[in-house]
Amino acid sequence: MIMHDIQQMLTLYFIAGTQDCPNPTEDRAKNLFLILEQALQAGITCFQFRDKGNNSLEAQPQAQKALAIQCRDLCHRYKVPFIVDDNVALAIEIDADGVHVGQKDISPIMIRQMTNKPLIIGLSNNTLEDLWHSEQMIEVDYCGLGPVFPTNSKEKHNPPIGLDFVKKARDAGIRKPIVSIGGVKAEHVAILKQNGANGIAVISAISLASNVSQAVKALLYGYLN
Ligand code: TZP
Ligand code: MG
Repeated sequence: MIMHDIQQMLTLYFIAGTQDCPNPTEDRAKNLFLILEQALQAGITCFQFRDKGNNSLEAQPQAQKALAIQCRDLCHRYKVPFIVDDNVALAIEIDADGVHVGQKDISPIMIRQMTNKPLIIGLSNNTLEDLWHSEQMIEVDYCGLGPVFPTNSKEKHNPPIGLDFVKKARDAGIRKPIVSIGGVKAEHVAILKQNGANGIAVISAISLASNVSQAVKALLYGYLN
């Protein structure tokens, strides 16, 4: 088990599943693995396996688990934490570093009761009320906050909150580590960071990039602007 610095880990958090990786071949599992490898080489600081919905391996749990294990091993080769979205049983079974859940999923309190392993727990937030609730839950290690912009990567997403909302949250007294998500591109990184985000989480800015390595570097350089 690697000890993780949560704030550092949130710097550039890549999320993907097979549904997000239509290129470069017909084999989406292979595409995800190739994209993840390039993204790790280029410097992503965390990866979340979020395989769900149309074009995912959701209906093939064995194949999904096998791919999750491959991604876990790849992340660990680069000493990057591997997080599983939603599926707490899978996260525990394959010894993931953490799990990420939404407001309507199993609660972080329940997750801690399911395992003694030091799982990193992330929780999605869309409103100040969500954030206050997360702030008070000792089980929550970091908060996802978004969507910043409308996005095609998540079906039926919550209303977009804009670039300034994270500042509002900090001004209101939210202290937990925050990762901004939803339609984020390289040009938004500096402002989100100035506004108080510890990092940014992206799907399409990396998974659909024609050059993954360049895309990752542009997102990382966004911090230096
Ligand atoms: N949660 C809120 S927005 C989102 C998730 C998983 C999708 C982010 O994807 P993209 O392509 O970076 O907008
Ligand atoms: Mg969920």
